[in-house]
Amino acid sequence: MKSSQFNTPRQVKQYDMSNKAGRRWDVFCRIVDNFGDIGVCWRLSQQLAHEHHLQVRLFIDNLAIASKIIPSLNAELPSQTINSVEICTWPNADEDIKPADVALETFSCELPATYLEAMQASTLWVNLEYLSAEPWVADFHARGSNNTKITRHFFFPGFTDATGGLIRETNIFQKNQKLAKSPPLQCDFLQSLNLVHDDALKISLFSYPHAPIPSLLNAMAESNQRIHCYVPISSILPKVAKYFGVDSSQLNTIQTGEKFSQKNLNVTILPFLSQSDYDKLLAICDINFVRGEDSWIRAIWAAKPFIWQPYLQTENTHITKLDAFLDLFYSSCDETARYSVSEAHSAWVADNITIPVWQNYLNNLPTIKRFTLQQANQLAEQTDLAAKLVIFLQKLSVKV
Ligand code: TRH
Repeated sequence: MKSSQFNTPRQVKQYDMSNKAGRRWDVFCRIVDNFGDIGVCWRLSQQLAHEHHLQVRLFIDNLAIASKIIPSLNAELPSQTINSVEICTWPNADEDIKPADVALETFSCELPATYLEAMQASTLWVNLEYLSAEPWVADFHARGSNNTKITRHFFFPGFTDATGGLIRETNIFQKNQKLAKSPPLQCDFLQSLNLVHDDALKISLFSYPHAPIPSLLNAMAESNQRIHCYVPISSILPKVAKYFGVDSSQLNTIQTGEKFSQKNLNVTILPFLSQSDYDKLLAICDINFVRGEDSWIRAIWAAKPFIWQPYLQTENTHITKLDAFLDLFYSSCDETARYSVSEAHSAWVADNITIPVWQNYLNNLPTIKRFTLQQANQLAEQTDLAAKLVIFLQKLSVKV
């Protein structure tokens, strides 16, 4: 990739975070659907607390769903501290919450009205936007709008230095590389999931139910090499089960550990893994099907070939987002390999992934693998989103 796409890493000026003015942060997360909202917020809140030693309160509107991502969460408690993050239920309409120094609204979830009213002029308000590779993001990143009592700043994640960067905990890239290069460590992890470690191609499958799953499974079964496909429990299980002939009355009874096979394809149903175990699965697999936002970024840090299914949006906005990402990430990839990536993604977001499209992707896998590692290496040199957010707020607090 031309370095202009990702830019070169800037030196991260060490801002004096001893400034008490900016140490208390409130993060607000409304769970729209699926797990990405809470997946991103939980990851970011922990990183802000652990790596930037901030006092973080994470307000969540649905603790029951959040507990899928935060297993130790007690959905009955109004407040609890887990991994140094204070997790709170969404404030009631009449509940007075004393605002922190920084209010981090995520994905335009809208802050509670009482909280907004209680915010002081000194409170810094930032909205964390959804991730996109579209070029316009850099123009809108870090802008503020003054049509509210307190300026609301917009922080756009992205793939270039001119954006807010990508969420990346310290050393995750290196940890993934260590696992990807160690058959014994891979064996241990696979055994922990009751999986064998052999020379078959390992593929993880995490997608939305509207993906052409039957055609992918058929193409995998017809592949010219053996495939282990690992499917963590999610909303696609009925479509997977139906492909393997499970009776329609039983489609919703598929359990963790169940296996299905056809020709060169073996499918194993996995539990919904912890975020750290999911990172390990991605690092061990040869190809990762990911979706939405957070698993997309995790696939990049796993540095293995991945096929991304964007969250479905109206007017094909998700296709625009996909094309922008493919243009940015694969712009300097070998043309033949890049074409195989592009046609696989086009098929995956459409209604059919044929055997020739899938086989062509497999034929180019060695090139795609080398290129993906190179790109991930380059992105991992950039300043991560949490650090950029802290620096951004530090600069704002100096101005207030
Ligand atoms: O679940 P998602 O579809 O979330 C989506 C996206 O975030 C999208 O941008 C947003 O608009 C929409 O929600 C409302 O996909 P995503 O972003 O990959 O989040 C899934 C989370 O689940 C991520 O943190 C990874 C985690 N995960 C596990 O922890 N264990 C697992 O086994 C799997 C498969 C995923």
